[in-house]
Amino acid sequence: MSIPARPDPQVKTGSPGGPFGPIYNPERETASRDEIAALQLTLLREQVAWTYARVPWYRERLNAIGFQPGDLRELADIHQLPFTEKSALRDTYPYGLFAVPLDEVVRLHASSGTTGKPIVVGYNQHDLEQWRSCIMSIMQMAGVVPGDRVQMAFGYGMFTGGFGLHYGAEGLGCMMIPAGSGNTERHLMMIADYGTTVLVATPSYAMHICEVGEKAGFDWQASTLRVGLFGGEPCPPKLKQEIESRMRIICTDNYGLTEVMGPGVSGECLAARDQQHIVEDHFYWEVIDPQTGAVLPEGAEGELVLTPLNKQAFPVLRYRTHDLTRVTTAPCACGRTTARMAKVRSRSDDMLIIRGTNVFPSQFEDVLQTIPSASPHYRLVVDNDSGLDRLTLELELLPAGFTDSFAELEAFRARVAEKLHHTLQVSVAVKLLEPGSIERTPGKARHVEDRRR
Ligand code: DLL
Repeated sequence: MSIPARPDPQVKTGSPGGPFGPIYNPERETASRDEIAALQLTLLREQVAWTYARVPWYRERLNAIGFQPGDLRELADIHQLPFTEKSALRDTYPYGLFAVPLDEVVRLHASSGTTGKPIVVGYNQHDLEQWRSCIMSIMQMAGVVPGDRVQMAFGYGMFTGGFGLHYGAEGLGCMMIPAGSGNTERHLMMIADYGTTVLVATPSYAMHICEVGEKAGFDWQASTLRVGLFGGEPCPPKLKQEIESRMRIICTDNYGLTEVMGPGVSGECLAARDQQHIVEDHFYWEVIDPQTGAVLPEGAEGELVLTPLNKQAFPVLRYRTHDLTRVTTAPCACGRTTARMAKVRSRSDDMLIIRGTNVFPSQFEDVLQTIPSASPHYRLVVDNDSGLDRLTLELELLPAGFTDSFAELEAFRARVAEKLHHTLQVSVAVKLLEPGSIERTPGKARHVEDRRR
């Protein structure tokens, strides 16, 4: 495997094509684990040197612990570096962590925080090429091939989903259909008229497209759509199952986050379903105990920490994602040797504490999975008007499970509440809703409304 030389950290770079040459390296996906580790070490050393030389914020922190870039001799030495938290990006808003002059930055993206300022990230030409390469990798994992017609249902805005995936699909030689978010009827019309084969969306919005299509008599069986390239939010098993059986497509889950690049960190291959190959020539991964920060052994569940290995404009070291997963490097039936992470179902910071008991939304999803008439659309509402935490599950029924009989609905409601109590050890008020009652959005679904905050 050849490793392109990285320019001197002090020298301004970023020309298209640049010194890095062609970026997409499929052979890196099938290299031996030793080769991958050797490549990662080389890239990591360069990335740390680059970041140290160019970002005072990092230099100060590394100096404070007496760490010089040359001290990174083996991959495990990265454990000595401090983590980067999202707060660092907020504290240095907007450009404090940028590592290149702003006139070299050709794109900004931002992640909308629910409160306060967004976090802003930048890319130079080199970074956009790297990003495109990552997207090409994950698209190929999902079985997307040149000539596919790829319809974008993510917004083309500050969110990384739209532009990020767009350029990767074009790079692969697909026909890109930049429909953008919203206007569900138009999406359906385009799928039918343009012969779309790949839909790019959040899984919850894909489900909405499916439902609106069904109501309008759209024939999913006869449609050209083959692959759903989904991501940006967890895709619970129930949602995946409904999409696959009703839209008649393969639903692939793709993971990423703005702070380290956007989509393109990992993608689901067609062999090891429900796991995603990490694009390891671009990202160094660690899994840590979210409480203690200790690095966990391979296979243990914990919080994913990512270090992009090839970013110039906005490098981050040991970024704490707060996403919970497990990673394995066992060989995959698809032939790729890159590590696979389990689907991210929850974040360490979306745990709800209800009267002292910890619960994750994903635990509700697991219970709903076992209830045939439950739809994937639900909302958890927490309040404590009476001084005691009260948790209500608002659950939509599938059209087939809906009935006019109050007695039947009441019996069903009681069964769901009992099942939840038994599994979660916390009492949950269950409110059943008619199909279509919960608001659908083209972006990420919000399942939790905590009114205590
Ligand atoms: O959601 C990037 C992206 C866009 C990924 C499109 C895939 C497709 P952010 O808006 O910064 O970036 O949100 C990142 O969303 O830390 C996870 O908590 C969650 N997330 C993203 N993809 C997945 C996924 C984009 N496939 C945050 N499964 C991450 C579960 C996901 N959670």
